[in-house]
Amino acid sequence: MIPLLRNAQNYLERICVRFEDEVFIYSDLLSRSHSIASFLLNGQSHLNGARIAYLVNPGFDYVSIQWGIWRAGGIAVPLCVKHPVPSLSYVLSDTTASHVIYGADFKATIQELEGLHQDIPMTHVARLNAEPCELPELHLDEDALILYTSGTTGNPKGVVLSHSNLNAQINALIEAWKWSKNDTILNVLPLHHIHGIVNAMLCPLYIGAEVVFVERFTPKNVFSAFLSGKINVFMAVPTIYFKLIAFYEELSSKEQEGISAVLKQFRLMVSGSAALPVSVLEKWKKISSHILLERYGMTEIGMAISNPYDGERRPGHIGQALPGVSVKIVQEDGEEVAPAAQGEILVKGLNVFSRYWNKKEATVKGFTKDGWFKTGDMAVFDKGYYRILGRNSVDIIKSGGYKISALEIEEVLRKYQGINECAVVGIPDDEWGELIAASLIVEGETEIDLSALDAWLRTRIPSYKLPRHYIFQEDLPRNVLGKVTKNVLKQIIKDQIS
Ligand code: MLC
Ligand code: AMP
Repeated sequence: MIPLLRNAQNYLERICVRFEDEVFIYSDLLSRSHSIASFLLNGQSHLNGARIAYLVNPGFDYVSIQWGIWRAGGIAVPLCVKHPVPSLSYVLSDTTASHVIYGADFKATIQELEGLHQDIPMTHVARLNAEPCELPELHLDEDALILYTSGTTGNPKGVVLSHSNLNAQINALIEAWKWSKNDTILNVLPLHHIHGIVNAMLCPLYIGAEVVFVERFTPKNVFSAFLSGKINVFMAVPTIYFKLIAFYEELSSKEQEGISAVLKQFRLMVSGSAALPVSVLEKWKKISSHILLERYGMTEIGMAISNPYDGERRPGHIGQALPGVSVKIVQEDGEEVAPAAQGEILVKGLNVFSRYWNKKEATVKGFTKDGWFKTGDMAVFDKGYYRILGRNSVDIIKSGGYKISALEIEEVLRKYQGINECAVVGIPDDEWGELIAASLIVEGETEIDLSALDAWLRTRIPSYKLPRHYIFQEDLPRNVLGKVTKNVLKQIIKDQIS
């Protein structure tokens, strides 16, 4: 049995998940996931790594389905609840999913998916009932999860994480951030990414702590949950802290005092998935009396580098390597850089994934010959702390904490009638980290109606991948026409916006 499931037996009567007035204990989770595993097995002894996709909102069902898939020997493939049908369909085809489980809110989406994937059974979560049967023995070396991440190839790639990877990632954070069974975390993050799944859900469940979910992220929902007085841990991307600060600043001073008093009692507040602007760190410190703990991670490696829990949390820096994680910075030829020189972050350890799903070439490219994973992030090790400088590809954008491939958006844009060529870039933005912008070259005299283009794109790509600013080739300064690199384009659009 894997430690995560074994541990749960020790906390049977403790609360594992809370959603509004509904409260579930660990024994509920074990019995519900047993029933789901039995349903999925349907007489087989082991799912042997079959991919089971699920489209459900955060909550008890989500966790029970994830654990049910694992207990039956399947690989869990969480689908993004905000993705349009083509993005969901891509994941089902790419993983050759053998089953889809869905929640009540997704009937319409599922109907469309059923039309496209007639060979895949799709089951409503309420129908996942079966007499508990004997479950297979689960081993750490088995594959556990496939999470999709964007890269410098058009379509997102599936990152395969084993139970051993997850176990290493969880244990590093439990030790470094001093998780305890008395913690209660508010989790408002999407549950198809490592941040929401591992850091803010599996870590607390591993240790016997409580996870509180709310219907959806809004600053109001977050502050109401905080005011309940029970929550003492929070983790989010910088955009969420930015939005919380903006909301807080509009409140009356009495309401502000109430919130600040509650926040002061928290044990831990973490930021990650994108660079935390020092201005956000400072404003949040005034509001909460906490210096946010900034850490660095990636879908392929979980968390790798973190500011210390007890020592100095240095603004603008990401800290030191986590327990069990090896980190080095190398120059282009792969040699380690001189102290304090910049280069690419490489990572090694049990936390690091083994392969991209069905993408041998991309997997080989992702690692050095001696097994270090190449993150593509540039950094320096500066007076005892790593500091991120940027990415080595202009085609990777981080917006709202989501990793987005410029090439993927360009491919879709080129399919729109009247667009001959395009280039997509990320422009620095206080709220979103980066805002997506696109430069278009249109066919002849074509006039592009941007709201029609926006509506068209929304049916094809998730809303966080939508360009928020457009520039047309004829609007570019004459001296750069014809020799516009993406870096020049970024600067031009940035200047236009400001
Ligand atoms: C949404 N909107 C955006 C946008 N995303 N505008 C500009 N840029 C973006 N990226 C707009 C929408 O179009 C809409 O406007 C309005 O904002 C509200 O949309 P929403 O979808 O309801 O947004 P919201 O729920 O407020 O989402 C913001 C957010 C979300 C920050 C909560 O982006 C989020 O959950 N991000 C977390 C991503 C994450 O977990 N990443 C971790 C990856 S793992 P309109 O006008 O259209 O109505 C990883 C490794 C690691 O990175 O280290 O952790
Ligand atoms: P993802 O592929 O969505 O898991 O995103 C991983 C990427 O997020 C990393 O490669 C970094 O570029 C970025 N990232 C994560 N944490 C931080 C951080 N604290 N500061 C800067 N970038 C970060």
